[in-house]
Amino acid sequence: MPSFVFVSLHAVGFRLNFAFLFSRAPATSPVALASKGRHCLTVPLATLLLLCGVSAGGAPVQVSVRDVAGAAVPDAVVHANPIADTVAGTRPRRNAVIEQIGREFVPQVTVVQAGTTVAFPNRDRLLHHVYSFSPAKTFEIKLYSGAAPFDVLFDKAGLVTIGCNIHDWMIAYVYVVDTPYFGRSDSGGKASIGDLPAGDYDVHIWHPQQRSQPAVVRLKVDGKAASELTLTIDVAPRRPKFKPPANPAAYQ
Ligand SMILES: [Cu+2]
Repeated sequence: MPSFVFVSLHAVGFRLNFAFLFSRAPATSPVALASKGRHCLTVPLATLLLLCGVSAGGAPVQVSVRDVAGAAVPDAVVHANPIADTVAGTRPRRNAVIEQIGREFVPQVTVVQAGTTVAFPNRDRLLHHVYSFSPAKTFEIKLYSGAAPFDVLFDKAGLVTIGCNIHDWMIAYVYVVDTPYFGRSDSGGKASIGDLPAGDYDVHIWHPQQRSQPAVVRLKVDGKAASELTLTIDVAPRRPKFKPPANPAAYQ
């Protein structure tokens, strides 16, 4: 089944667009794009810094996620893994929070670097029972309200699907990555994945409603110029979930 990977990268003063057709999506697409900054070599240093946004930690990369019709796709996970000879910088791990509000997990999609702790506060006036059977993290927080009795450490890369033992429709995803460069697309389909030092990266994308696993895109960055990458993913429309009205008498 042919699949498209549509890539566009634009840096300061440049825009490059590519469309690729694969008869089969390879594990790693032979795609290398450079965010060009060579024009800066001919201008004074102060101007060069202004134009290129040079920083010791690399340059910001934003990913725009679109569906096959060109519409923005929110809640997509995007992460860039450095490949051979590319030295990753560090990014402070910020512990994450997944709340339970109105008998839903908020947010539904979370992406964290391995080694991050997640809290699961219950903001509802009823009990939740949070669990995961996923190989990347198996855990259970038995019936509780308010603050959970413990936070959960996500120490292994992979997808963790989380449910509630009381409310079957409640579902959340924690996508654990082995890189400091990651993000989740917002309502406009934009994901900031951090300041990437110069080098080569494999860019991965995932979405809860994806119809197939998208191809990995090879990205080359110079670490100087801010850039934006556009990725297309084939996602199914969200189906409304069955959610019974709240019943205080049944504590659900
Ligand atoms: Cu629940």
